[in-house]
Parts: sequence; C-alpha cells; structure tokens
Amino acid sequence: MKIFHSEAHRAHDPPFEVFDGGQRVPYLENPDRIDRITAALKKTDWAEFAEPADFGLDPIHAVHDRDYIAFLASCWTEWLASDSAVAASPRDHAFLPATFALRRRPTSISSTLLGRAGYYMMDLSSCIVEATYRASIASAHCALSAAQEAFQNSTNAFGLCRPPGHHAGRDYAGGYCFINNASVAANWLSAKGKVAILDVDYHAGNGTQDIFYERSDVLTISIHGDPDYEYPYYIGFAGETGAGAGLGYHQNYPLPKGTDDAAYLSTLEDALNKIRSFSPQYLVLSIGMDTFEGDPLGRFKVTREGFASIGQGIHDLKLPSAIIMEGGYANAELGENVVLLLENFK
Ligand code: SP5
Ligand code: ZN
Repeated sequence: MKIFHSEAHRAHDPPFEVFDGGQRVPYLENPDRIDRITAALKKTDWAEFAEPADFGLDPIHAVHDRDYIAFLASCWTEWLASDSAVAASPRDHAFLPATFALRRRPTSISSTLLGRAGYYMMDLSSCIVEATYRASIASAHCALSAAQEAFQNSTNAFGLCRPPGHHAGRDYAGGYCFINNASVAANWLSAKGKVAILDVDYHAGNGTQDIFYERSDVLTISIHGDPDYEYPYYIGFAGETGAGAGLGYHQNYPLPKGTDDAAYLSTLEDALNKIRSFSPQYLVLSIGMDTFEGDPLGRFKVTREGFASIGQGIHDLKLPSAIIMEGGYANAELGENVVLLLENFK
C-alpha cells in the first residue's frame, strides 16, 4: 500500500497548547506521533512510502474560504512583525487569540490580526507556529495523493497526514486542525463519483460535518464520544442529519464513556450498512486511534484486537479507499494501532 508522507510536518511543533482551565500543557499533537507510525509501518513488508504530489491550492480553495487560507498563510509573520517579544524568541511562542467570534454573521470581520484569529479559530488547541501553514498544505497534498491513488488504481492508499484535519471547517481551525484533509480529498474524489466519508476518530468530525452538511453527493458519518461530555461539545449530536439537499446524508453516532470493542463494533456495523445503502464509489476513511483504551484524550476502551476488527469491518465494504490520519495520542502504542487497522487494506 502507498503511504503518502511529507517531512514538512516536523517543524510544526508548537511548544504548548491550552487545556480547560487555562492550563498550559505540552502540545499532544506532536511530530513524535508520525515517527512512531512510520517506524511501525517500516517493520511491515507492505508499506510503500511516497512523497505527495503538488496539487497547488485549487483543491484546497474548493473546500475552504480564501480569506481563511490567506490568514493561515500570513498570521505567523504578521505576529512576528507586531510583537518584539515573539520576534526575540519565536520558538517559545505559539500564536493563539483569546477572543472568539460566535458565528452570528458579523457585518465585518476585524482587520486586526487577533480579530481575524478569533474569527478563524475555534479553540485553544490549534496553535500556529512558523511552519504550520507549510505543514498543513503538505498534509492536504498527502490526502489528495491518497485520493488520486484510490481513483487511478482503484486501490487503497494511506495519507499519513499531520497536522490532522477533521475539526477544521470551511473557514476555521480547531482541535489541532487547520485544513480539512479528508474533506479536500473527498471533494476532489466527488468529481469522479459518489463518496462516503467515515470518521472513526474519537472526537466528532465537526469540520467534515459542516463542510458537507448540505450536500447529497458525499455521505458523511462520524462515530465518536458524545458531545454531551466530550470536545467539541457543540456539534456531533445524533439529531444532526444534514440540511437542505443534504438532509439524510449525515449521521452521527455519539457513544458513552467506556465504550468497548463490542459496543463500538456493533455501532460500526450500523454505520457500514448505511454506507452500503448509499452505494458510493469511493470511501474516505478518517482514522484516529484516540478511541484506544490508553489514550490520554479519549474515554473509550478500544483494544488492539478492536482496531484489527474495525479495519476488517470497514475493508469488507470493498471500496477504493483513501485512508486519512487524524488523531491518536498514546504515542507508544500509536504506530502498532495504526498498523493493526491498516493491514486489512494492504
Ligand atoms: C484531531 C484530534 O483528535 N483533535 C482533538 C483535539 C482535542 N482538543 C481538546 C483538548 C481538551 C483537553 N481536555 C483535557 C482532558 C485531559 N484528560
Ligand atoms: Zn480525535
């Protein structure tokens, strides 16, 4: 299986993030995650590493707001220019606003850097540093390359994306995500045929949900911790099933704390049947290993055997699949967990 990977992710390494209560903690979505996954894949005899192709910005602009992408491109340099303390020790800093826009159709978006940031960022867990923009574009190109492989060779491919993408919406960053890699890939594939996106990251794929909410040509399904107790809190509930032409083409499966393999797999079966009834030509699979019993951010109890069964169940769809890396923060087990799921698709 082709594994699309770019070293551009490595320099995107914010020194901290901010947890609830204003606690500064080391950034959990760190470069070591990719090193662990790469090391585990290199031990197999089927992983074939490749550089992503350069798709430019067009397929990214097809999903994201132009001004938002321009904001991502320039905010670090603007911040550096506006603050001498940042310029003096850039590596100790990460760019974040402290005021956030409620989406109430403002008559204008403040032109100040922090005003734009509060509009384009939804939380304190997607820190921007110098390398963030470049890493995000390369990450999207890994996803597009996997989609292209699924299309051209009717096969499965893995976009080893970092930063992840499923919390980023058309015009906002959030949850370590800046560009919605899976959505960019799915939108690109949707010009070739019907696409289903299945998101098995522990967190609700709010960005993906938002982007396709009014479309019927891309079915979106997310299985995740119930937003009644889990981030991103305000989206991902069972009653959200699409709107307008997209009504009936989105499905959330919010699950309780402590969800184990058996409970997870029975929900997955339901999701897979929904995908079968849609009869798509392609699958975009957002994988997050933060459903793992040992994950520091998750509250599910999925085991190693669980990941193997999840992979097997999804592979039974027999669809050309672009598999896209999202979250998973138990770094010591992350590589093996990815391989356990992925080896079904080799
Ligand atoms: C891609 C992805 O998995 N993003 C997840 C972003 C979650 N950020 C919210 C962090 C909330 C921290 N809560 C502290 C719980 C520690 N036990
Ligand atoms: Zn997650």
